[in-house]
Amino acid sequence: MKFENKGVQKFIDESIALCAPDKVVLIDGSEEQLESLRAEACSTGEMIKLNQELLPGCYLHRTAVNDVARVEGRTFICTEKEEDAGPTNNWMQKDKAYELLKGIYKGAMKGRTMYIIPFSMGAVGSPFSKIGIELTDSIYVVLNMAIMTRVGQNVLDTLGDSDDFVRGLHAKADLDEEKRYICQFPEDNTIMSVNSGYGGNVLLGKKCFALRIASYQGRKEGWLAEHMLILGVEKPNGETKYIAAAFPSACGKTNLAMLIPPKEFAEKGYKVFTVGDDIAWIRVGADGRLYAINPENGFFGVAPGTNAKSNPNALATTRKGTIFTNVVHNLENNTVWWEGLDKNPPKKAIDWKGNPWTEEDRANGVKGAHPNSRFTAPAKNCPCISPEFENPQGVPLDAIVFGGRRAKTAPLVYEARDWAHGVFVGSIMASETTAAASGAVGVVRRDPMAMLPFCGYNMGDYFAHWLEMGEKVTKKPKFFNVNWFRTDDEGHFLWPGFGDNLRVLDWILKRTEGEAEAVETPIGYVPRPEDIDLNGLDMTTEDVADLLTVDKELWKEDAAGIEAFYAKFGDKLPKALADELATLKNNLK
Ligand code: OXD
Ligand code: MN
Repeated sequence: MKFENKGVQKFIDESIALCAPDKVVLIDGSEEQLESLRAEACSTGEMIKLNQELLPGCYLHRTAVNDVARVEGRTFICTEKEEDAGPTNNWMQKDKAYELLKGIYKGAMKGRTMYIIPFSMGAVGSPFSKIGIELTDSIYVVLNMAIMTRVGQNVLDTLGDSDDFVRGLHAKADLDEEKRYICQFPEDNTIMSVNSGYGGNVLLGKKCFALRIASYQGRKEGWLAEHMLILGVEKPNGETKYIAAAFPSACGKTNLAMLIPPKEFAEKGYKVFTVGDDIAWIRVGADGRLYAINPENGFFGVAPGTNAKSNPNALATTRKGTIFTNVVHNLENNTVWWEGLDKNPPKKAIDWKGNPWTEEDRANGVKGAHPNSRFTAPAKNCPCISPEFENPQGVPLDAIVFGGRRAKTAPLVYEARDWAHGVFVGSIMASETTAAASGAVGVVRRDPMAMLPFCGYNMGDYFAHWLEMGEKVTKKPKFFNVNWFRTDDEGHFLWPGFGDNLRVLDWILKRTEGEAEAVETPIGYVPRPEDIDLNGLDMTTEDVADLLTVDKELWKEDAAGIEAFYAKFGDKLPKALADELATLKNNLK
C-alpha cells in the first residue's frame, strides 16, 4: 500500500513487517466499507445485529471474560528517563519497552487482517485537532473508532506530509493477561496496545492519545488535555456559559454533562447543552480567555444505571447507530438490557459472558450485564448536543469545576480564591472508596484533576504547567470544587444530585458574573445556604447549611493527607502549591 506521507509509509511498513498480517485494509470512512465490516463481524460472531426496528444500526459485542476494563497496572509511560514519567505512573525505559513489545507483536497478525484507521481528534482541520493512525486487527475497534473519532481519507489529506501524527499499534494477539501491555511513548508520539480487546485499552484515540499523549503534547505546545466534561448552560436571558468539570471515573460525568434542568429552572428558561462527557482540550484564545473542544465524536458510556430517569439523554443517544459491549442480550425481542435500565429484566436472555441468564441466576443476584458494560454512541444522536459541538474554535470557559466523592470533608461547593488556589484545589482532588469497590471502605484516594491514570508525564511538572498556563490567561475563569456525595451519619446522601446539580451550577455561574454572595472560609468561598436556589426542592435552608459546613478538624486531617501525597513529588512540587498548603494549614489554626 502506497502513501504520500513518508512518515505514515514508514510506520505502516514497519508494523506490517512486525505483525505479518495476511491482508491490509485502509479505512476510508465510507458507509459502504463500514457496512461490509459490520456484516463480516456478524458472520464470524464478533458482533450480533440487534432488532433493527427497535434499535436501528445497533450491535452487541462481548469481550473475553478476562478483558473487561482498563488495566492501570499494565499501563506504562515509556520514556528515556524514569523521572519524566514521575511517581504516579508505571514506567518502562523506552528502548527496553520496544524490545519487549516487539517480541509480543512478532507475527501477531498472521492469518488476520490489519486495518489502517486514519483518525482526527477534534473536527477535521480545527486548530485544536490532532491526527492519529491506529493499526489494528480488530473490526470491533474499527467500528468503535468510527463512532468515537472522525475517521477516513480526508484525515490523511489534512495531514498532508506532516510528521505530526500519533502512531497507534493495536494487536489482540492471544488476549493473554500476562502479556497485556498498554504502553505510551510520549517522546515518540507512539502508542502500543497488545493482548486486549476492551475499549479503554484499544480505542487508542481516547485515554491513550487524547489524555496521556496529548497531555505531554499540551505541555510542550502550551495547552491542556484534561479528563473533563464540557457543558453549556443557557440562561433565561438567552446567554450560554460554558463549564469544564473534572471528576474521577464513576462519579457521574456523563450524567452531569447531559443534565436535565429541574422543572422550575426549565420553566424559567434554563437549558443545558453537552459539548463533551469525558475529555477537554483547552487552549488560550487571542482574547486571553480559555477555549475548550471535546476531541471525541461519540460517547463511550457505562450502561448499568443509565435509564429514563437518571439520564434520559444518554439513553436516547443509544437508540441508533450504537455498539453495546458486555450488556445482556434480550432474546425476547433481540434488544439489550442492563441492571438499572428498568425493573423488567428479560425472562429469556444471554448474560455478558454469553451464557443463558436464568430466573434462578436473577434470584441469586447474578448480574446479567458486566458492571463496566458500555455503549459506544454517536455524539450527534444526543438530544442535548451543543450547537457548538463542531465549532473548530471551541467554547469559552467561565468556570472550571473539580469534584470527588467525599462523605464529610468537602462541602457541596466552594470557590477557589484565585488561579493558583484553583490549581491547588484540583491537585488535592480525592475520592473515598465505597463499599462497591473491593478493599477497605472510606480510604482516601488522591486523584489530581482526575488525571492520576491519564497524565502522560511527571505530575509535578503537570502542576507546574497548570500554574504557567494561568500566566497566559488574561481573562481567567473561576475555579470551584463540588461534592454531590456528602452523607449524614447513617450514610444517606444529603443532596439529591442529578438535575438538581443545576442549582449548584447556577450559583457557580452567578459567582463568575459577580451576582451571588459567598462567605470566606479556611478552604475558600462557600455560598450562604440562602444563595442556593431551592425553589421546587423538598429541602430547607437548614438542610443546605448542613451540606455547606467546613469542619476544621476533618480538614486538618485532610491537610496531613495532602502533605503526605505532595511528598511523593519531591522537588518537582511547585513552590506555589506548597505555599497554598501552608496557607490552608494556617487558615485552619
Ligand atoms: C472512562 C474512565 O472510561 O474514566 O471514561 O474510566
Ligand atoms: Mn473517563
